[in-house]
Amino acid sequence: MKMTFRWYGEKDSIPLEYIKQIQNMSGVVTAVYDTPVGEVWELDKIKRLKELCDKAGLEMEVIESVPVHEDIKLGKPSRDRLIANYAENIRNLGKVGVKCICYNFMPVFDWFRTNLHYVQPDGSVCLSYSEADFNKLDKHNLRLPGWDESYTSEELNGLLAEYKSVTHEKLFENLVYFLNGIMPACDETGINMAIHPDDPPWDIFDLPRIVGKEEDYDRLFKAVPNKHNGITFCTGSLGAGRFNDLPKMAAKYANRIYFAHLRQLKFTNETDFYENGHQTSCGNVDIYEIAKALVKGGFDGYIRPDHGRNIWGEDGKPGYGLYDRALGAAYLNGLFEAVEKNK
Ligand code: DNO
Repeated sequence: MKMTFRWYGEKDSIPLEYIKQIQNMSGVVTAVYDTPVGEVWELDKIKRLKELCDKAGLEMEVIESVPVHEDIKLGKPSRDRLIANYAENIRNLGKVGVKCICYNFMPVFDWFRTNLHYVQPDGSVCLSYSEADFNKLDKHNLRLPGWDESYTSEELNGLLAEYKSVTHEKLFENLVYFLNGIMPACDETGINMAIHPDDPPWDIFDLPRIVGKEEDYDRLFKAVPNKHNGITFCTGSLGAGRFNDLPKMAAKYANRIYFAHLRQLKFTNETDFYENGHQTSCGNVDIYEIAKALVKGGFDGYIRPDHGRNIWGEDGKPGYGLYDRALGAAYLNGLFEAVEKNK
């Protein structure tokens, strides 16, 4: 495996030099953030990121994300132009040595938590989810933590209305159409696509969601068998669904998992959870068994410590502070070293 760290580009408050100082860090996972979704990223912008990484001694082999335009998910006529743009992005990223692209196919919201500042008894701060808080949201005038500024109310209501006619089957067909459109660019460049699971892995706000459980992956690989059609195995997203057996899924799809987001969840009742330190004993996600299943299955992809807490007084981007993710990386490094040596 290759250990990586998410870096939000030049605007990230965490300098690349600090990331490099974390032991065993091979590279960063990043993206061009200032180009509207659906447009082609300027090659110069991609090269600039690559140069910064090179200078810091870090690889840039994973992009998270190249976002998929809503028209593609909706299956609108404009999708062909947008898919062609996406393929061009893949080809451009291939030019600078990118090997893996993380993306998702979630309508409108690509993650959701009810609280971004849940304070634990030890003073650490993390993201959390509460069913009661979710039920309290005004569904006709949605204001969501972390999403408040992404859409105006009209835009959001317009988009939600457009999805009314999109069934799960239709959304799946649109995903297959998209993948078939970009697979030639993946074949040419060798880039692996790694779909991120739905977070959380069930429908929210009446929007269909199709990548959250074992059957969904079976169906996906059957429809698009190309080896470049792969997975981002996100334990925090899949683990929020208590119906998912994560070690089993990790074992089953190890050779389709190109990227793993390892994150810990601690449930406080059947539905509610908060995100915790990465170690297995800190929550309900069996990171140890998952690591074992991945290694045993021949996993040879990238991993990154996903969502950490804010600790030691750090006031970082929710889930993406430096300290706890660095501790997570150290834990995961040790875990993988042991598991690999005992294979
Ligand atoms: C949140 C992330 C997601 C993820 C996208 C991938 O912390 O896991 O925003 O980057 O869903 O496309």
